[in-house]
Amino acid sequence: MKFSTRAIHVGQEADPATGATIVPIYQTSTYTQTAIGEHKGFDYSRTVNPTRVALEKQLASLEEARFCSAFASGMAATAAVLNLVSAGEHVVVGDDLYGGTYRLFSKVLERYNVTFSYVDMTDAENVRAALKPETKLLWVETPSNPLLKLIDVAAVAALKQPGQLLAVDNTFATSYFQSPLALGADLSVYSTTKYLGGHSDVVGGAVVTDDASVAERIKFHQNAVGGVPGPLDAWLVMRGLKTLALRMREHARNAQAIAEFLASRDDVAAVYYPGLAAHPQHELAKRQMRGFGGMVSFLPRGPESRVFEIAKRTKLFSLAESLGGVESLVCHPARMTHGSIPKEDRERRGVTDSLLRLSVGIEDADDLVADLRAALDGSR
Ligand code: P1T
Repeated sequence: MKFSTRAIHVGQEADPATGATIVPIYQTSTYTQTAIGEHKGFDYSRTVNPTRVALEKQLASLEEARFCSAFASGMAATAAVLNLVSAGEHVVVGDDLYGGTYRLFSKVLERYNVTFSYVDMTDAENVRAALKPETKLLWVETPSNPLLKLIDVAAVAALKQPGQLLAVDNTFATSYFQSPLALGADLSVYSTTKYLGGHSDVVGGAVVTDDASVAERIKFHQNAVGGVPGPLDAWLVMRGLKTLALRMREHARNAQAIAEFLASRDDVAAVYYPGLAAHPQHELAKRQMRGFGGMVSFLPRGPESRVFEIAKRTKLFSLAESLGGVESLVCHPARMTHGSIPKEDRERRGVTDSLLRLSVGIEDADDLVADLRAALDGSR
């Protein structure tokens, strides 16, 4: 089955108890057992819940993988992957990444004596140079948040030594546009809050893998630590996934139009979008991705106050954190999503106070361009 068919059918069989066509929201914490040790495979909802299982099957199928564990947030999913790393071990990380991921690594995991090297992974040589005998995990975010840098997953996978794992945060591209496992990654990680849920009404996360022993450890962590999504949240992500293919095509089409519009303006100093021929890794994007996604960042020319003015003036682009919903959002990474990265580090990595990030929704592209044009013109 092709992607769209799997998104609608895998894990979505009619309910065995009632015939309900749509997977029910099994809003239960526990299950009545017929005798001690005798039950239908469900004993307690932290461990297993039928609605969550349906979502996990659907998500795994979108990468043609066998295993998925769903979590209460993207950060809970990330923490589950980092639990594969023990005290004294080392992680190589791309230097452009979601601020919350950086916060988890630097403020939580470093206290457990896990060490991190942040390198510009756009050059695989930097990855090779950062590997140590104690390196356990390579953490890749591609395209990265918020600078839309691309990392060559196959090239990084080729550097991996036995025993090392490669995890890709596939939140921006989604499984519709990019297949990290097929490119050589061991784990694919998602904030399902974003495109997979798709309607800005749920927080969730997931880890997908085809490695049985890795999957077992992630599942163990899911149950032992308990950062699981509730049945309603699992159901909302499941419903979102059924239209992922349609939505991603529109997100990408609109984002391309907006990136081209921004690139055509002389009051915009830089536009970051992998679908632009001028993007330094456009060729890699064409090779590694099936579409360029819905995220666009840009640097308006002028004083920092202009950035505030633009963010205030847009009407269709709401000023908000998060991304991947049907509605367009604008965000100021320095003060919002990446505020947890110390200013000096942040600026060194290119996330300056003048950067704006757009999550391009699936409204009409002409309306979105007109909204941005009015905000840019009005803020000059
Ligand atoms: O918010 P949560 O579901 O916990 O997901 C965390 C996360 C993980 N990975 C990436 C690439 C992300 O962008 C995020 C969350 N990002 C935002 C909230 C944001 O506005 O960038």
